[in-house]
Amino acid sequence: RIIANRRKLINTVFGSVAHPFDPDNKPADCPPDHTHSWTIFVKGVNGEDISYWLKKVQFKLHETYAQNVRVVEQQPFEVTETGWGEFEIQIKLYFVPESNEKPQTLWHSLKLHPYGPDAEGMKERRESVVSQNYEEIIFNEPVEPFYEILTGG
Ligand code: SLL
Repeated sequence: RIIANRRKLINTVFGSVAHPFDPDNKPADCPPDHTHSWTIFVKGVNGEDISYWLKKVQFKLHETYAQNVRVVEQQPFEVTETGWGEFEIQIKLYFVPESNEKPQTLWHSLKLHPYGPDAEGMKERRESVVSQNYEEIIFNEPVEPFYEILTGG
């Protein structure tokens, strides 16, 4: 059976949210040089379920982190950590086995600090920083079982 135009597009949101610690109220178990807690995530647009096509996500953190390669096998696909610095995070998306698809890699720059003209003021006000992007994942000629998953939900 030949199905014309089997290209499928899926939208996701990925990125980070960071919260500066209140210096007077830091978690006791947190190393003294850590300034922020943060979360890196991959999720559906408007929080919709993405586990029907996404099997697992591998987040590769900076080598300064113990066990810096973190694999998350179910929703929410996210990692929460504390730290002091910004760095690039490699995000590898593994699709459900029916897909026969190779993993796809995304990159995200973890942002802890606000920027722009108000940055200094915002630092003093200790604001949270959200940095997120929309990604359109393209499946060209997906195999039939995966096409059905993507179409039927
Ligand atoms: C920088 N190039 O120098 C970056 C590296 C690394 C941040 C930032 C580790 C926390 C921990 C941490 O925050 N690493 O596990 O102690 O800004």
